[in-house]
Amino acid sequence: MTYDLTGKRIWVAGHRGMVGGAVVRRLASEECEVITAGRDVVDLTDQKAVHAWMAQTRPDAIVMAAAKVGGILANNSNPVDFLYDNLVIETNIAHAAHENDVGRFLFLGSSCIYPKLAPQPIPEDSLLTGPLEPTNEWYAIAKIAGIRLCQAYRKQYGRDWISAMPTNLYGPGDNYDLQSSHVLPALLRKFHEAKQTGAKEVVVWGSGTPLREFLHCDDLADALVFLLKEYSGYEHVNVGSGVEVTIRELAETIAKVVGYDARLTFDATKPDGTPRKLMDSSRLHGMGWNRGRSLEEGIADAYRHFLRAEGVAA
Ligand code: GFB
Repeated sequence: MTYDLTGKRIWVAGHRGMVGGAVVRRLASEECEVITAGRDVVDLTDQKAVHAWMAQTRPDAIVMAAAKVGGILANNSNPVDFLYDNLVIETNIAHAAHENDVGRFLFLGSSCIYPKLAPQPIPEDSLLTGPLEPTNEWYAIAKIAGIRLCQAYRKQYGRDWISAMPTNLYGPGDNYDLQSSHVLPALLRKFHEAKQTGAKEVVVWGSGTPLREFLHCDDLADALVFLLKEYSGYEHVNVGSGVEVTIRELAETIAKVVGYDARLTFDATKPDGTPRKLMDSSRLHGMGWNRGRSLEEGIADAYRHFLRAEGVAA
């Protein structure tokens, strides 16, 4: 084992988000102490506050799941939020971590860091080999900077800091707001509401032909804890499920899980985004992690949590 979690104090930055929440749940079965701090305790965009909090708290390790995230429309409409906020949060945390001698740091990126027309499945070394997908290049550039930041601290100061690149995620604690969410929670809500009102159609943005790979956040959290314990290296590591579907197929699977059949209408005024982004996760699999549920099982789990949050018995 590269890093023994026993007795370690681990700060999960961004614990109120879907990914941070999943990491906290997963770490509960390790013999470590999990530290969390809400916005009321430390504002991650405030450099002084982050440094003061870190100096006082002094975690042994950090899982960096704090980020401004959103779906294709939110990314495309709010470039400053996705570039500036993410750069500020990651530089504040990384530098405060360095100054306070935090030995282990796991940075989380996204599959959108890769070129729009990267070879499929996308290997880690296709980073920075071509132009990015314009709908999310702001977010992608912030995440690429985060990877480089970890590598820079490793190179200059010998820090054992690593990065993981998850594919499109979903699960408990997801954002279900139709304007800012990703496709999977958006379509879950749309089918659920169509079922309630008896609507005959569900609107799907774009052409329905783009391909996406989906991973349940609890499967991601399991892979992240694995990497935290087992991986030390300069290169980032892809974390995907290998489960790739078209947006139309995704809508059909969601219809099945929700138990409501509606006609799909495609809204061509909305962007498709990148045509395909299936990641090559063979590096992670080669290290010994290869788990995960099926897409249908995962969506059923997300739907149970959605219903509970809506106050509807599952
Ligand atoms: O999940 P999503 O918003 O983001 O959209 P990306 C994926 C695909 O689903 C696009 C289509 O082709 C959308 O047009 N789609 C269909 C919908 N109906 C809907 C809908 O109701 N809502 C949404 N949101 N999409 C994101 C990036 O890209 O992926 C982020 O913007 C991040 O930066 C994330 O990297 C993982 O997969 O296109």
